[in-house]
Amino acid sequence: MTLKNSSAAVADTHGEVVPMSRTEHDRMANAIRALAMDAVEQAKSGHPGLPMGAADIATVLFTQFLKYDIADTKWPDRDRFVLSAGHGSMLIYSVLHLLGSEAVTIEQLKNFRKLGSITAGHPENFVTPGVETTTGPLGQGIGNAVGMAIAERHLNAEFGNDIVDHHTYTLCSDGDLMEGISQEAIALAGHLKLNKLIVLFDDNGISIDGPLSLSDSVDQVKRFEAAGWNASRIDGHDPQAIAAAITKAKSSDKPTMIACKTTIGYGAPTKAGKSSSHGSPLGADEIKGAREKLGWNEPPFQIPADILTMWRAAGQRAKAAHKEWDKRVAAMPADKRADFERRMRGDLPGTLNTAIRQVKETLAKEPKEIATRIACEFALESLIPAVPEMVGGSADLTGSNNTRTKSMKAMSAADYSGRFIHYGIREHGMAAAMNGMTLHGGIIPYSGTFLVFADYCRPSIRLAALMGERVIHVMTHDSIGLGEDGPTHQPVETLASLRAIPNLNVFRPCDAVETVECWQLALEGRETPSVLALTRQNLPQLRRNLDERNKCAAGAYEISPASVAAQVSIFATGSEVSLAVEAQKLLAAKGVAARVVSVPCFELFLNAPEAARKAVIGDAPVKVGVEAAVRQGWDAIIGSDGAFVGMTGFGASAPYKDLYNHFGITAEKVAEAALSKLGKR
Ligand SMILES: Cc1ncc(C[n+]2csc(CCOP(=O)(O)OP(=O)(O)O)c2C)c(N)n1
Repeated sequence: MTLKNSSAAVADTHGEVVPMSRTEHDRMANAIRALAMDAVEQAKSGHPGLPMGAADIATVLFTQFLKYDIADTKWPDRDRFVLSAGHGSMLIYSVLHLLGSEAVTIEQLKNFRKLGSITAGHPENFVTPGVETTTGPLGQGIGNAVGMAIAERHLNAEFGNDIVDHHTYTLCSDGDLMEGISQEAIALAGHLKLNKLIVLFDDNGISIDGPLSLSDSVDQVKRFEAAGWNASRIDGHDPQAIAAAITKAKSSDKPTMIACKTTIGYGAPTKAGKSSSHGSPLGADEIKGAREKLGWNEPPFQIPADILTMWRAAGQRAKAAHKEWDKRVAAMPADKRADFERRMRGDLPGTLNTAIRQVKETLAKEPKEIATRIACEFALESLIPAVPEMVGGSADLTGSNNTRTKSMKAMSAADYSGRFIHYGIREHGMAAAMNGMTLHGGIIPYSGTFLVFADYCRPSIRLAALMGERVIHVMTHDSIGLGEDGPTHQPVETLASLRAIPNLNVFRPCDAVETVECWQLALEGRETPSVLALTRQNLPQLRRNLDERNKCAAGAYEISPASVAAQVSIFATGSEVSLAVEAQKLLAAKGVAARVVSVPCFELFLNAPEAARKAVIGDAPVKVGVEAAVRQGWDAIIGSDGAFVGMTGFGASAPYKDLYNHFGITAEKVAEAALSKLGKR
C-alpha cells in the first residue's frame, strides 16, 4: 500500500484502502476528541486526555486496518482491539458509535458513567457490545491481548488460515507498561513469537502524578526488543507514519510494539501535554479553546454528516471479508465445522459425560489412595481427549501440579497446535492470558501453580469472575499438608480470600472421585471461573461406590451418615474430610453419633436453596468445621457457636504429619472439640 504525500487513507466498503486527505483524517480524529471531551464534561468525571491524544492512532487503525464488522461484533475471525488503558474508555465508546454500533448510541455517550448506561467508567465487555474485555486495572489488557493472540495461533493451527486468521491490537499507556504484569505478558509473547500481536503504545510521557520522569526512565523500545519483539518509535499524530508502522508490523515474524509519541489532551489549549488533562473534565473554557484549536465548530455530541458517513463506511469495511469467511465456514467438512461452531459457542462436547463416567467407573473398580493432584492428572487423561478445547499449562511447576498428561504436546513458536503451555514463572501473566483465551473463544484454558501463589494471579482471577469467564485454575499444595517447604508455601488464608471473590467457585475435593466431579463442575461453569485446590499428600478414596450423580454439584453433602440421630455434624473439606471420618469413628466408640458432611465448594452450597442447605446442615446440636486453614467464612456453615479445628496463624517447615499433630488438626482433636461442645469433657 502506498500513500500519496499529505494524504491518509480510508477503506471503501469493499475493504480496500483508498486515499483520504489529511484534512479528512484530522476531522475524523477530531470527532473522537470532541465526543470524548464533551461526554466527560457532561458526566462531570472521566478521562479526556487519552482519547484526545490517541485519536489519530485509533482513526488510522479502525479506518484502514481493523478487520471488523460493526454489524457483528462477535464475528469469530474479526481482529481484536483491546483498550488496555481502560480509563480512556471514551476512546472506544466514541469509535464504536462512529463506526455505527446500534448499541452505542449518541444517547449512551450523553449518559457516559451514569447508572444503567452501557458506557461505564471503564470498558466492560459484558455491558457494551464491541468491547472485547474489561479493562481499567492497568496491565490486564495487554495480558489479555497476549492470551487472545495465543488463542488465535492455536485455533489457526487446528482450523487453518481460511477459518482463523486475524490480528490482535492493543493500545497501552505508560501505566500499562509500568505494571509488572506487562513484563510477564511481553516476555511470553516474545518467546512464543506471536507475530499477529501489535501493541500501540500511547507514548505521551504523562501519568497522574505528572511527567513520567518523576518515576520512570525505561527505554520501552529497548525493553520490547530485549523480549524478542520488533519495536519502533513514530510520531503518533502522523497518520502516514502510523499506517506505515502497522503495515510493517503485519508482515513481521515477531510481535510488534509501536511507540507512538503523542500529546495527552491533544488540542486542549492550556492542558494538552499535561497531567491536568488525564483524568478530569477539561472545563467549559478549555473545551471552547480546544474547539477553536481543532477547528471543530459543532455543538456537543453532533458529528457532521460527511464525517459520520466516512466513519460508518469504516464500520462496514470488512463486510465483504466477513461474507467470504461465512462461505468458507459453510464449505468446511460437516464434522469440523460443527466442532468449530460448538467451540466458539462455548458448548461442551457430548464426549465429556462419557469421559467422566469412565473415570468414575475405574475408580469404583480400583479405588486409589492418591493425592488429589494425582487424581487430577488421572482425570485429565480422560478429559483431554474428550474435550479438545482444553488448553492446559503450568507456571513452571508442571511436575508438581500434574496438569500435563502423557499425550499433551507443548505449545511453541514452532508448533502452536500443542495443548500445554509452559508459562514460565509468570503466574499473573498466565492468569491474564487465560482470560484473553476465554474471551477470544474456542478454548477452555486451565493453569497450574501452587495455591499460595493465587495471590500472584488474583487481579486477573477477580476480573475473570467479574466478566463471567470460564477459566480453571488448578492450584496444588493446598495447605500445611505440603510439608517441608514451610510457611511461605503453605496457604492458610488463601481459601478464605478466594472465597471472598464473588462468582468464583473454589473447589477443594476430598478424594479422587470428588476431584473428577469438581473438574466436571468447573468445565460446566460456563460463566464462572474455578479454582481447584488440590493436595500434595495422598488421601484415601472415601467414595467407593459408583454414583453417576455429581454429588459435589450441591456444594456439600453427607459423605458419612450417622447410624442413629446425629448429635454432632462434622463439616470438612479436602484432605480434612478423611480426618473427619476418623473422628466420627472415635466418637462412635464413645457412644456419640456423628455424621460427616463433605463441603467441596462453599459457593455452590451457599447459593443452594435454603431448604436444601438446611437439610445438609442438619439439626445435630453440635457442629464442627475442619479445614487446615483459617476459620474466616466458616461461620456461615457451623454458626458462630460452632467449633472449628484449623489454623490460626502461619504454618511451619516439617514433614506434614508432624505439622498436623503440631497444629492440632487431628481426628482426636476433632472428637475432643465435639465432646467439649456436648459438655462431655
Ligand atoms: C493497577 C492500577 N493501578 C492504578 C490505577 C489508577 N490509574 C489510572 S490511570 C493511571 C496512570 C495514568 O497514566 P498513563 O497510564 O500514562 O495514562 P495517561 O495519563 O496517558 O492517560 C493510574 C495510576 C489503575 N487504573 N490501575
